[in-house]
Amino acid sequence: MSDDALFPLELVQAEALRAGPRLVAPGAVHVPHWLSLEQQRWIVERFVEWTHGPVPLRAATLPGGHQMSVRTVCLGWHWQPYRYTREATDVNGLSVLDFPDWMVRLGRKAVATAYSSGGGVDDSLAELPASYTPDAALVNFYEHGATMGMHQDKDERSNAPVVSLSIGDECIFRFGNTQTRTKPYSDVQLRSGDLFVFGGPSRFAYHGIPKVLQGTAPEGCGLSYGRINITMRVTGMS
Ligand code: MD3
Ligand code: FE
Repeated sequence: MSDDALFPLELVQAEALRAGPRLVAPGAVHVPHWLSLEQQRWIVERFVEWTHGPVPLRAATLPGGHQMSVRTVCLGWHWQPYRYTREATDVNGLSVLDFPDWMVRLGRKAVATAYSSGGGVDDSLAELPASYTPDAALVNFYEHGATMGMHQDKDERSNAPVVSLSIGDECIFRFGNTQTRTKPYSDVQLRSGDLFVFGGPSRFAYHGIPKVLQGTAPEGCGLSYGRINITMRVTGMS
């Protein structure tokens, strides 16, 4: 099946409209059920291909020597703590796979869906989708109690939104503030097929994944266990 046949705007919006976009904070929009099970399965098939690409899934090692519990494969640019490189110099030195065109189009649809009613900010976000061109994706795989501590995403030289897609097990997503990694924060349950877009004033908020709810991946999503999260970003690099 062609990529465009799989991601028609109408289908994507029909699913999402059942639950509707939810504004969590200015610029932070949660769209439950955005991807159909068929779309999720197709993306999981691509994920398996990415993990067999030049740079395998790897748990990044932080500067203190601590290894992350989440494993990641990157597209377009490779992320390592705390920078983007074309080659995975902390893994095997190889160039990562290209950022796929279908994902650019999906990212634009995601931003259009999330910000169609303004995103709780002003018209600047509503005008974004046409020009939104993500060039890096971090694809995180959570299994066996993996978590992600509270952090900001600030290695990009751009304040363009981050688009997040979840597939597989449900998780608790902790969305904080831009000042501290502690309270105030709100916990949001993210389920398979959910979209989340973080832009505007929410772009540099602290966030993390305190818990993945094992065994909650829905039948037919393509993953029998664990959780995949794709985040698309604009690195601002060339
Ligand atoms: C809020 N990933 O890869 S997605 C990450 O589920 C990351 O794997 C988590 O945090 C995951 O950096 C959370 C939600 C998310 C992603 C990026 C953000 C929230 C964000 C950037 C800015 C603000
Ligand atoms: Fe993050």
